[in-house]
Amino acid sequence: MTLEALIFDVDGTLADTERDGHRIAFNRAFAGAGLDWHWDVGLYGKLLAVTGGKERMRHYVARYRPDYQKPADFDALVTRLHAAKTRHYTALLGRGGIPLRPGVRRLLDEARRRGLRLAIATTTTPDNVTALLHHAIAPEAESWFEVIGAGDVVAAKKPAPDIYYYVLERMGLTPSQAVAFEDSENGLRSARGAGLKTVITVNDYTRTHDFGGATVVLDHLGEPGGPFRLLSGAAVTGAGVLDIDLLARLVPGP
Ligand code: XBP
Ligand code: MG
Repeated sequence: MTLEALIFDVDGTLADTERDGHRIAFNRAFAGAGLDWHWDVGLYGKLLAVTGGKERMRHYVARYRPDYQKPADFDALVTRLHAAKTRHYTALLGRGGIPLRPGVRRLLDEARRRGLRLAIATTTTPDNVTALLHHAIAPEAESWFEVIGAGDVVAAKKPAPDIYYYVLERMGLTPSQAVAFEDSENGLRSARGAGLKTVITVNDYTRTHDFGGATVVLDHLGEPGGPFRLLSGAAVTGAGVLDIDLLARLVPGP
């Protein structure tokens, strides 16, 4: 069976959106609501263990703010804060602040040229995905992806495999026909749970995660003149650029 599809995580994989994107947007939403909550870079790294913005806010209150008196309508407050955070985040992307990671655009372009199918499997809110694709790739880039599985479309977020099952089912694919791209341990567990081979590109928040079970762990996908560094996994030789030929060698079909 040949490789037919590439399925991408978004945050941390397509772009480094967490520290200077989502984190800033959460803090703006908190300030806008008159809350004294502030997530610095270190704390946010710990909070990333919980996927999903609404889930992350609830976790913060439970774990770090025992002093906080929850209002009776706490659920509604979380919903309002999350909507405000999404507005701040998409506005931030609209100002062109967050570029794609090295090699992402190159690999997407090659995959499209060679007729591979593309999809997204993410925990983040659909509007955030649209804004990133629009501003970091091209206004029409959403149409490059056959399925965009995002946010609350499944009940259980990563590390549950549900979002990958959702995408595979809609594409009519078995796991052996696709490969997942992830940056985090939660993402890897989700993709592997659905039976997908997984390429990891790490970032500052995730380089110490446990990536056992990944096909290969790289610092990034590599560009001509800016090769990736192999961190663990399959032996890779060559130019330090993850292209479709190298990918097909790394994830041969059954
Ligand atoms: C990353 C996440 C998300 C974002 C916040 O998911 O954990 O929760 O930090 O997004 P992935 P929302 O790497 O799978 O894209 O606030 O929209 O939930
Ligand atoms: Mg991620």
